[in-house]
Amino acid sequence: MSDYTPKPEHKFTFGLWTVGNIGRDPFGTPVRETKSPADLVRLLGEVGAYGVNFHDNDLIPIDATPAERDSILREFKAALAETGLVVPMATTNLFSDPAFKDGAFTANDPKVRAYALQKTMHAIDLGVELGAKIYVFWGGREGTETDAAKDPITAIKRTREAMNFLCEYVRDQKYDLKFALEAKPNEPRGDIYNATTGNMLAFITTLDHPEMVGVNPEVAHEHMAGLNFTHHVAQALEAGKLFHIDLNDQAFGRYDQDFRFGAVNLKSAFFLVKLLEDNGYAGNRHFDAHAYRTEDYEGVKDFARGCIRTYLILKEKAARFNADPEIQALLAEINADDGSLTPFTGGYTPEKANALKNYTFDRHPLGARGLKYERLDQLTVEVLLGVR
Ligand code: DIG
Ligand code: MN
Ligand code: MN
Repeated sequence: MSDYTPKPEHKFTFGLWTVGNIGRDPFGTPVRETKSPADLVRLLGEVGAYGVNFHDNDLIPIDATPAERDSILREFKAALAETGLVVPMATTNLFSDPAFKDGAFTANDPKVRAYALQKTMHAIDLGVELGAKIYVFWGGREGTETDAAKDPITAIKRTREAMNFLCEYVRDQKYDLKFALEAKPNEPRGDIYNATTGNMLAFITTLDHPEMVGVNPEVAHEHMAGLNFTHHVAQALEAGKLFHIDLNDQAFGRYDQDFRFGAVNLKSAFFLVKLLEDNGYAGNRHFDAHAYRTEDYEGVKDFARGCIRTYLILKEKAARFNADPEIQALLAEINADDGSLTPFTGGYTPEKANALKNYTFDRHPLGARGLKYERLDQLTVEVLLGVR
């Protein structure tokens, strides 16, 4: 039995809103009492988290007086010092207050757009004060129920204008801060702009300072869109844009369930952990999830420990996969290269193109070859089932 005890170097983090989720849903009132940010930090310390993240108003209520703000911050900082937890990421709540009912940066009302910028600058200041190096933007209300209300191109331009403004603000303040954009296809809006991580990667290339901006993919959000989350994370990693990641789980085709990591799709969670670990992902492993509504706070701790343990167990399974002789022999066979087509590899030359155009292929053996993927996948499943 291996040791699945979390360590700071694992960089497991949770948002205040995750373990602080009081179980309200569209059809039910809260089932758990509200805990203070300081108490939530202590709960996270107890389960072995490395860090805690927050939306501005998770920490400082939107109507807090300056005195209340100071008191909350003092207690929060004391809890951080007591537990040793750090604050790697911060973000802005631009989705709860009715002012943002038509979005924030994409709202049709210019006053709302300006208020969203103001609120975000203050929230960035707070995040940096507490040590955040990553700033997440999740545009939960940046969408529509009817395209009669908003031109989608205008929405893109407004989003770009806001991001460019805020990148300049961070540069002007000389903050050591990078932005991570989080996609979601819908909910709470009927449709949300920049619906997938792929959209975000394309959008980033149109910004004035694309080097400051990456993505924060979330398992549940790509699953809601019916997509292979590992492929989206791979594209972000390969592009050097995986600045953060929201780990949880989600049944396909459902509302945003934000389940405990690995609670639904163990095999896809395995391939995700393998991708992150094989590629030396050095960022935070952030669990943007919450406990079932059935749970009390002991259950919330079970939820948090389960996220961490499942990640560490799958990390060990990935190491077993990589060390399994039969699996590795199969992969070597599948990827065998007799070198006969090496002359055509590498960069383009007119000579290569001409030679390749005139090369004689016998396509029949290419199609007749058995690729042994059934055996490979069965071995993978058996690693996951613990019999290899
Ligand atoms: C929801 O998936 C969003 C918000 O919780 C937050 O803005 C972001 C931070 O990870 N994820
Ligand atoms: Mn979510
Ligand atoms: Mn998220």
